[in-house]
Amino acid sequence: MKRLVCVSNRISLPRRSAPPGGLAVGVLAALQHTGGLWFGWSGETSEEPSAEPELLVRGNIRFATIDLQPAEFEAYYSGYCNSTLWPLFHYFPDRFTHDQHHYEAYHAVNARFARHLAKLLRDDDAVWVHDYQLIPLAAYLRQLHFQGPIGFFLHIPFPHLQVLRLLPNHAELVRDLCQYDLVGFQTDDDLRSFLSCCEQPAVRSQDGVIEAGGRRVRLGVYPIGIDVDQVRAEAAATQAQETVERLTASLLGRKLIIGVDRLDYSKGLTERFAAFEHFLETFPDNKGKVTFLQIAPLSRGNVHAYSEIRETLERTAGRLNGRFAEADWTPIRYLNRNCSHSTLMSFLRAAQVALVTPVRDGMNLVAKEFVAAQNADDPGVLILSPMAGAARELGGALQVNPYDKRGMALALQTALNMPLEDRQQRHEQMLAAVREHDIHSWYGRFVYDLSGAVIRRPTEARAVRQIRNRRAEATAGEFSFG
Ligand code: ADQ
Repeated sequence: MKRLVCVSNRISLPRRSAPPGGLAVGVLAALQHTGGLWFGWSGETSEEPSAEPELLVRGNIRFATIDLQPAEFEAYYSGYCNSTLWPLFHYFPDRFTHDQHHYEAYHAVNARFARHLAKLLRDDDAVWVHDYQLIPLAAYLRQLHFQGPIGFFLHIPFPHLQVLRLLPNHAELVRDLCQYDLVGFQTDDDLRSFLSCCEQPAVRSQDGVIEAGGRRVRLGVYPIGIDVDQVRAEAAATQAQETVERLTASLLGRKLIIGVDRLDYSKGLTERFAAFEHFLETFPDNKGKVTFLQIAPLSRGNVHAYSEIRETLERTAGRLNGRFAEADWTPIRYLNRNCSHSTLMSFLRAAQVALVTPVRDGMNLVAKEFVAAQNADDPGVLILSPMAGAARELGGALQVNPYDKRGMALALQTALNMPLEDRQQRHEQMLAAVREHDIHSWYGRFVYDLSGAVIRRPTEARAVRQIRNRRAEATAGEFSFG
């Protein structure tokens, strides 16, 4: 039996309200089903480096966290992760900065993560590392003689060599990735981009293995998904909640267009606001008849690019409302607030149209959540950017380039007037796709490829448990992992 050990920059501790983000939801889902250890940064900074990780046990998950020092937070997290890797991996070379001191801090924090983690590891562990903040972790764990399988999953896009090579240390980054046994990407495009960056034109054998940096590394595509039944249940159950009823009542029968994104320049929010303005100019009959609700919780506020986009959006929303609003109608409702996941799912269900138009996105779970949350008898329409990983699966969406203001305005007009039958057909296709690549398939396939362990889907696990109960056998756990 292997134990699953997940490592991510920041972990979602049960005693704190989790920050919105797809990564935390995915890791938690995997660990809830397999049990195991989750190691990462506590989200806190302290002057003294943590002597030992802080441990917390909840159910079958052990959480182990360390604090970052304020200077590390600045150089490693705000610096290298969010001002170097994030913009570059999302194809924003003009927003990218490089500072050797930040790069050294990135390595120092990865080395410290490895030293703390190594003390908690057992020989039979399978280690699953998440995202761009921790690319060098495997190399440090190998130096500390950890022999077990180590896998890495990249939640964001991987850039083509033409972009990655703007980074002075790009070859080291690729070499560090080759220290893993398994490297997973959201889409085939990301995998191909990674191959473009390997020193020799790397050849991928039929089972997905390449020879790189003197090692055999398995590469794979694992599109992340959602827990479809949970989202559907949340969306339906919270409809009667006061917040949701207040939203619906306040619309006074107007159609609702919704956007839900972390406030990030990669999510295409300025382009989206401009497109909405163009829509009201081009199709003025919609004035007073539609409301656009954009929920955008703040993130990374201490990075300049993020405070800049926040100001731009506030200005644009204010200007647009000033230009079009009537005494009894506000075209854009713009919120920077977090809300509970279930309330959010009900908001998605209440909307006739969702605008998911990032200029670049690894996957985008909101697109999948919108599909799952809809009422299949009268579903809404998804407008989706082809630059989101989710576009590979969601052929039933109206796909539109987020930079194309005219195309976006036309897509909105089409979506708001789409006949029921057409909406149902599109929704049916998308719901099937969202079910096929759901959260259980994501972690189940990755863990299997990493360690050969089979994780049964929850429904199967329930069936097995019922049989076991009938046989009056003691059940050690829901999942066989090993
Ligand atoms: P994110 O960039 O965070 O994730 P996304 O995939 O859309 O983007 O996930 C966001 C999650 O946070 C969704 O589950 C959403 O419901 C939730 N959320 C958003 N706003 C919220 C709010 N106001 N209150 C509560 N919850 C909120 C990164 C990558 C993506 C990739 C995911 C998962 O950037 O491309 O899809 O990881 O791999």
